[in-house]
Amino acid sequence: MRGRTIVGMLAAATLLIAACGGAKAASLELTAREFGFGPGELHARANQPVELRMKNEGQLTHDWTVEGMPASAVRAHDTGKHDMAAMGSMPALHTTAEHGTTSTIAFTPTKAGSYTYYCTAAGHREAGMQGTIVVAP
Ligand SMILES: [Cu+2]
Repeated sequence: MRGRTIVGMLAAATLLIAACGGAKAASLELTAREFGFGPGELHARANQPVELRMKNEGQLTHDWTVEGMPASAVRAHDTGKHDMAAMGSMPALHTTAEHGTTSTIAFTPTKAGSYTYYCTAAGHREAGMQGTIVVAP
């Protein structure tokens, strides 16, 4: 009973936070193609929600992945799928777009710093699909 009450309270708190999240989300636009991202550098602010749209202008399926960046409220809407088995674990920040489509990912970075984003498809990062997201304090 007690456990159920706590779960209920957490759900209510989550709804409340979602409802009055306050800060307007910053929109970031990104394109992906063979083989690179445009732009190669993105800017965000700690604790400000971000909505990133990745337009895949290439012929292959591409993804946008960040490892090691603390973030909350992550919601990805993928428009493509590819085999992630080569990765040990699914990264927390990840969105995939099939060619000709736009996928989105919403998140709130919680720690200032410089983080690397890249495409996890075999060979794509090495070919140039890598960039930096700078989170200002
Ligand atoms: Cu790629």
